[in-house]
Amino acid sequence: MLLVDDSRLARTSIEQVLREKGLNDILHATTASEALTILGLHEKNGFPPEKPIDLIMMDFVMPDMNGIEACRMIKKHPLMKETPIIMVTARSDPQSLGRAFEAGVMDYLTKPIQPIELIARVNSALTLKMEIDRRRAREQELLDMAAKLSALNRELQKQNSRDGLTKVANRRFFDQSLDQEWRRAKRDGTSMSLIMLDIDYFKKYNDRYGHAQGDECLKSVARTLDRLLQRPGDLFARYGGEEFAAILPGINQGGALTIAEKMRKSVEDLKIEHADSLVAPYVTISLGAAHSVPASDTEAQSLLETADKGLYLAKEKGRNRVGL
Ligand code: GH3
Ligand code: MG
Ligand code: MG
Ligand code: MG
Repeated sequence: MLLVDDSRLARTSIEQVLREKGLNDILHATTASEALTILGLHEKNGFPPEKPIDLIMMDFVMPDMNGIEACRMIKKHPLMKETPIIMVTARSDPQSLGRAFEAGVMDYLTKPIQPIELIARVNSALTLKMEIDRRRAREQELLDMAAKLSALNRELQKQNSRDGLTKVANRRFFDQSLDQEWRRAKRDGTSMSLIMLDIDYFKKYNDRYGHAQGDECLKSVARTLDRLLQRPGDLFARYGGEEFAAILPGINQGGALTIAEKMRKSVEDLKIEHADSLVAPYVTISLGAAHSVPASDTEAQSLLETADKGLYLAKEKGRNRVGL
C-alpha cells in the first residue's frame, strides 16, 4: 500500500490504525511527485516497486501537484489501471468529489478520518483488488490454454495429413485435396491433371533386400518426386503401399505427360540397385496420367480411373514408362 500525503501526522495516524489490523506493507510518499517515482511513473529515476502496490491512499491537496492530477497520471498507466485509489480529503463538496471520481478514484475518505471507516474502506478496496487480480490471472490462464490447444491442433492436423514413413501427404489428405481441386477447377473452368505411379517389381525388391531396405527405397523415391513437384498447388501423396499420386492444378494433357516423364527419369536417375528387376538393374516406376476440364456431369473419380488405366498399360507394355 502507498500512503501519499504531505502531512506526516496524517500518514502516521493512518499507518497506525492499519498496522493494528495487521496491514504492514506500507510505503510513504510526501509529495505527488515522490509517489509517481515510487510507482515507476516518473520520467526520471523511475523504477517500479519490487512488490506491486495493491492500494493507494491519496491526499487531495499537496504542494507540488494536486491528488487529482496524480490519480489521472497513475490511471493512464496500463499496469496501474486496476490499482484502487482512495482519495483522502478534507473537501467533501460534490464538485471536488466529482473530479476525484472522474480521475479514477474508487472511494474517498474525509478528514478527520474515523478508524472504523478507514478499516472498512481499505478492506473493501483490497478485497476488490484481489478479486480483479484473480479474474485477470484466470483470463490469462484461459488464453494460455487456448494458445496451447491451437498449437496442438495445428500439429495434429499436420500429422494427420502426412504419411508416417515417407512424410509426404497421405491418402486422406490426397482424397480431400482432389475433391477440393476438382471443385475449384469446375468453378473456374480450368484444367487439372492427375498422375498415378507404382514402383516396378517392388515385391522382388523386398524379397531380395529386405523390408527395411524396401522402406528406405520408398522414402528416397517419395522425397525425390515430392521435390520435383514444387509449383504452388501441386500435391504429391502416398496413395497406398508403393503407389503414389500427384495432383497438378492448371496442367493440360501435354504438360502432364511431360511432368510424368520427368518423374520417371528422376527415379531412374537415383540408380537405386535392384538386381531382380526384370526391366533394369535399378529401381524404376511406371506411371499413368489423366487430364480433364471438369464439367458438371463428371466426377473426380473419372480422373483416377483414367490415370489408373494408363498405369496398367505402362505395366503391360514393359514398365519404366508412362502409359497412354
Ligand atoms: P509391379 O511391377 O507389377 O508393380 O510389381 P510389384 O511387385 O511392385 O507389385 P505388387 O503390388 O505385387 O507388390 C507391391 C509390394 O509392395 C508388396 C508389398 O509388400 C510392398 N509394400 C507395400 N507397402 C510397403 C511398405 O510400406 N514397405 C515396404 N518395404 N514394402 C511395401
Ligand atoms: Mg503392383
Ligand atoms: Mg509395384
Ligand atoms: Mg502396387
